[in-house]
Amino acid sequence: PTEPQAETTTVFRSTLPDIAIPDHLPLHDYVLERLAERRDRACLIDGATGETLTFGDVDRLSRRVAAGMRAALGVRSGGTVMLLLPNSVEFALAFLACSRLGAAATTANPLHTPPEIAKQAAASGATVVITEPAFVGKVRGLAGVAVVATGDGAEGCVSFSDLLASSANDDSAAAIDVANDVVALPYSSGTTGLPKGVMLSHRGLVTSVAQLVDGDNPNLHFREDDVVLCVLPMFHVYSLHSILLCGMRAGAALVIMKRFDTLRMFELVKRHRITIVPLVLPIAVEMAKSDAIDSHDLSSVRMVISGAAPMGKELQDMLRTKLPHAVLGQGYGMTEAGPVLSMCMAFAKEPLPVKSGACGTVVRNAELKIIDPETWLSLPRNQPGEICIRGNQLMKGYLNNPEATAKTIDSEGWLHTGDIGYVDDDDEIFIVDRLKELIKYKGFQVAPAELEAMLIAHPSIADAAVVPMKDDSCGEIPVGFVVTSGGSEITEDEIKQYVAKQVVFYKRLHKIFLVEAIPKAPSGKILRKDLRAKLASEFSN
Ligand code: 4UU
Repeated sequence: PTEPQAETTTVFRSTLPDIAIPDHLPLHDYVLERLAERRDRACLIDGATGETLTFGDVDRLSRRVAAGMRAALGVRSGGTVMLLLPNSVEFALAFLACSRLGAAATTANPLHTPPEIAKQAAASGATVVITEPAFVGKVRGLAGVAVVATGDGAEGCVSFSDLLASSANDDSAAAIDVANDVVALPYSSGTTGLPKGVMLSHRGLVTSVAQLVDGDNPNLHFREDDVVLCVLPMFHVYSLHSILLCGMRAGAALVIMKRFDTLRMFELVKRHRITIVPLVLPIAVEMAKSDAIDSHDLSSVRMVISGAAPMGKELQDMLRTKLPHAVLGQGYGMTEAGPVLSMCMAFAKEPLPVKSGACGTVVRNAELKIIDPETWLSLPRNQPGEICIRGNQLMKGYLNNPEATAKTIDSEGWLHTGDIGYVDDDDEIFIVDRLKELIKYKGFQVAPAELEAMLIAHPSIADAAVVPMKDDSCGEIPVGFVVTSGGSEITEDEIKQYVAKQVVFYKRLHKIFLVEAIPKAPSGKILRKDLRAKLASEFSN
């Protein structure tokens, strides 16, 4: 019965032709391929100080950091380095240095709690953590891990400045197996369960960047004279890929902002004549609501990209009136997809008209299909189903977890996203629902399984489920349904505190509902849809 199915598969492709992708190059050589012509152009601008590194500087300094990491820290091909850094020049240099060494950079939010960091450091096999002095205390106790501190360094740490000053020779450039060597190892819970290491190879990331910014008519047309705002955290794939790597490949300059602040951002746009603003929903909300938006000259902005969470039509229309010079559109990504699945065609060099609420058209050199989640049969246009994608840009798999990999990428190479959406008559993709457990708070991932395990570990809690609740400014907030153990008098507040103490801010539970039982299927699986429906009806106000 597989034959007739294959014949009726509706495969959606980009409206742009496929291109040749130089996927024989390691990632750093690919993004710096045109270094010779760009040596003196601005590459990284520190938003706080205005300090600028040219492409030549970035090349030279990332080589030094690589040589220093090899000599002082023994980082080798196949090794893993954790980047526990806020947005910074150091992040970019360290990431490229890992690429040069054939090592993987596992990226993490420096606001994570020590246990969260320890888990990722151990699971990823990191032997080095690069962080800021302020966060050194969070990683001091990690066994077998050397700590590098930026700025003035810190006691007992290698200082990043020493790596930068390294005189070690890097002529023993690592031989890189582009198809197999992992260059980035972000953590994602995917469609189910706990966060897992997502193995992105050199070839995968080169392909994904090329799908956006290469070709005669690039889908995401970044130019050499563009100035891109980098306020989204580089430890998340959206920023790492679509700002840092795409920006460098295109020869654009990046203005790096460590922390989001609306006024500061408006000032930086004006000062550096920023042309491209990638953002996530909460930043869009802040911008649109801010009175200051009318008193600042933002006329340099020609492109506003939104991604990582849905952006409704109303907000998109509101922003459009506030930024009349800019083209507004969405990109749709998922860490495991390498990460970009689709990009707004209004961002192409030869732009096409797009609709509000659409999250782009499938990237070139890839195939996308929509399937019935029950039968896995492919669906035609305009019918919502699970979005699946295939191409060289996908992750290699989850680190040390072939079972989870096999559940996400099927035997024919299709990655199942767990997102429900459809492709319309103009090839635009609309996401309408999420099949998977994942909660997105301001674009950050919250894995229900992680919080449920934590709740159930409490002696006063018998059972628990965590689901998303719609929220205007955060997109979604995690809320918990909790069954207390017989006789326990634990309060909702105590439960919230118990979780808050152990997790980064965006995983905190905003509401707790004490219930008699958690609805479950006979298999024991939590009926999350029922709980979400319950939230939408009974508990909303
Ligand atoms: C509705 O969010 C990301 C990556 C986002 C990204 C990357 C590069 C956006 C634009 C870009 O250029 O990755 P994860 O793994 O953190 O979360 C993946 C999930 C998706 O499966 C989907 O449920 O985040 C949700 N999502 C979106 N939802 C991502 N983008 C969108 C979107 N609209 N535009």
